[in-house]
Amino acid sequence: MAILFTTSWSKDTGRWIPALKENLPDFEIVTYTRDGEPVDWDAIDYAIVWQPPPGILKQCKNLKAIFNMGAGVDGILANADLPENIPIVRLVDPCLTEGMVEYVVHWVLHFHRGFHVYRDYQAQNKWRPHWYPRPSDRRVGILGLGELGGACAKQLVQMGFDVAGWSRSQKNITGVDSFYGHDQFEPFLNRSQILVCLLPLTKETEGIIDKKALAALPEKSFLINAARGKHVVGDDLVAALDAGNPLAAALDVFDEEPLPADSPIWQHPKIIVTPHVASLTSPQTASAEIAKDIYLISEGKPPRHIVDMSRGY
Ligand code: NDP
Ligand code: OXD
Repeated sequence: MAILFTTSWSKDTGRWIPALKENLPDFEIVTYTRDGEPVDWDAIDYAIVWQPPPGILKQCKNLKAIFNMGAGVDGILANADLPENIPIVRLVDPCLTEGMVEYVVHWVLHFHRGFHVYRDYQAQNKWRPHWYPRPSDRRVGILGLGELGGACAKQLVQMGFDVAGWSRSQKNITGVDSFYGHDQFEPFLNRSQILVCLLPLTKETEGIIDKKALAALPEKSFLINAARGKHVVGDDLVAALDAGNPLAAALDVFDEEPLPADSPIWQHPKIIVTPHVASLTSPQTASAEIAKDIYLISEGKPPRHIVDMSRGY
């Protein structure tokens, strides 16, 4: 029994292989690289991939499932040679969720307490304390109330923030106002002083944070985007920041990654850049999750978290 493993530069092969071997000791792990050893494609039962090179998955005629090494599947679904009728399983991992909660809470607190202002003051040797509201008077809005958005919402509620979320279907999360569907998008934006994006990137969500959406935010708002760069129309965001609302943005993801060295985003005084690290996949915990699904399939059961191809997430 064999598993094909292939990843782009951004994931750490050296840490994945031992973790996979530990969790799936009965399997041979075959690492594909363009100039590596030839692969016996017919022997491959499962593929564990991140941005696989086009064409290779179609060669595996006996594939039972494809595991995406991250939560977002926009990359793999854009692969033109994806085999049909093979389940694609996305990563849902407590460690990934934990990392995202930390990232979102960090920036919510940063903006809530006005630390972005003190950064500027320090550069001017200025000592000027600011008042800040109680968390219950700060309205946070989370776009996407799935695995990650839902966990962030729950944590922020626990910290006393006034939290709402927007999703495709209605949610029932204690303390979280559920907005859903197209008609409730604008009312949701109208109340979101700190807007957090944790949507999957699909045809429906691409460019969703555009000029119109930004104009619907209340005064003195903030944006945190930890989902995908293409959710935000970059020029619209820069124009809105330059015009004064949102006051600032924390961006972890970009249209083009790595963010090009000559991008004006790097130097924008109201944008904080992190290099797609809101939450990093841990090879240890992710391998354990993937192994659980592989053993479910061996028992004739479906894996968890199969991507719904019609919805694109
Ligand atoms: P889920 O699939 O669990 O949740 C997605 C949420 O978005 C759901 O609540 C879903 O609604 C909602 N949604 C999807 N499409 C629409 C739509 N058209 N209108 C309204 N709501 C919609 O995803 P995760 O929470 O696991 O991950 C979210 C994203 O986070 C990933 O796709 C990835 O892009 C990003 N990510 C970023 C990382 C980073 O380091 N920056 C790390 C990991 C993930 P419903 O519940 O009704 O279906
Ligand atoms: C992602 C991930 O989808 O790293 O960005 O999981």
